Order: sequence, then structure tokens, then C-alpha cells
Amino acid sequence: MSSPASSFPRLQSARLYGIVDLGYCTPAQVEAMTAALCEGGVDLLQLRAKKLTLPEIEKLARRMHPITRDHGVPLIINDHLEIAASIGSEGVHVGQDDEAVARARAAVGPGVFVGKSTHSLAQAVAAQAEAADYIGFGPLYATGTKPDYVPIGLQDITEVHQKVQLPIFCIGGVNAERLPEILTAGARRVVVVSAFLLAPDVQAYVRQIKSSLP
Ligand code: TZP
Ligand code: MG
Repeated sequence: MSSPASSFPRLQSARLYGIVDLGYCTPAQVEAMTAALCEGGVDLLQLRAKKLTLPEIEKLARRMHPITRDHGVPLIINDHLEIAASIGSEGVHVGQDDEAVARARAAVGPGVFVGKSTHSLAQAVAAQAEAADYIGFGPLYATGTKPDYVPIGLQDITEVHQKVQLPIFCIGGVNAERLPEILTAGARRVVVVSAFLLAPDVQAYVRQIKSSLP
């Protein structure tokens, strides 16, 4: 069964999820990017660094955490349970090829939320059965941030919200231009990566997306 909704009220109220992805910024830019995303109004923030070493990622996480904490934004570590546990992040995120949700939860402890990436309706339903605290659902569109994945389109968004009671964050190619059609398709929560990190004015772009969400 899924965790009770009241376990993590901040996940329930969250609408906008940002990711500091080291594919789009340098380690030296991480603090400024974190501050801009938080000040713009992200509700959750993830650290995702596919090409850095564990010590490098941990160092970045430790630099981000005071900033996210000051803004009351939960920090979520992608992939690395041991870093989440060691820095005391508020969340951890696992993919289909990572640890199962139960193992992730055992590694980070009961007060830390565990999110899972899903790429189909079936995977979303399975993540709920696995008791994830939230899911990412996508990629909706083809995206350079996750280039090897086939986009799933918008057609299953309504159904996934009927079948899965967890907070569902639609992800993959989300930007301001596409947001209206994504919301019309039934999305309530989104993750934005490259559109934020590449925006000329990150804070303003975050604010713009945030103001369009329900
Ligand atoms: N998982 C599914 S799509 C994706 C991830 C991490 C990347 C989303 O990035 P962008 O740049 O917002 O398309
Ligand atoms: Mg992963």
C-alpha cells in the first residue's frame, strides 16, 4: 500500500519541482542556481549529477543544503542513498534501474521521502504498490536531459491520476510554452530541468511557471 498522504504534507502541496542538473551548470554555479530556483518558487529541488564522483556530488549537496533549508525547500538527492543519508537530505529519488523503494527507505530512514521515476502507466501503478512517496511521470516529450528514453506523450496523464493517488510530477520537456497543453491533459504538478537552467533569467522563469500551476 502507499504511504498515508499525511506523512509528507510538503509533497502533497508541492506543484513545482526543479532539478539542479550538472549537465546544464558547472559545480561553481550550483549555489547561485540553487538560490535562483528557490527564490523563484520551486517547491522541491533535486540534485542530479550523472557524471560526477560520489565525493564531488556530496560536496555539492552540502553546499546546496543550507540554501534550500533557508528557503524551506526540501532537497532531494538523485540516485545516491548514501549521500542522502550522510547529509540528511529531506528526500531521495530512485529510477527504474536503481534500488527498490523499500531498500531506499531502509537506507535513508523513515522521515525521508522516496520518489521514483516512472515511464508508463504500468510503472506508475507499480511504484504506488511499492509505496513510493511520489512519482515522476515521463518523459512527456523528447528531451536532451534524458536522451535515450522514448517520449510517452500526454495521453496517459488523466488515467495515471485516476489510478495513482501519490503526488505525480509530470516531467520531460516541460517549458512555459508547453505548460498549457500539459495542464489541459490533466497534470497538476511538473518537473522542469533544462528550461529553468538555461533560462536567461532563472528566477523570473520559475516565477512564471509557478504562477501558471494550479
Ligand atoms: N526523467 C524523465 S525526463 C527527465 C528525467 C530526469 C529529464 C527532464 O528534463 P527536461 O530538461 O526538463 O526535459
Ligand atoms: Mg537513478
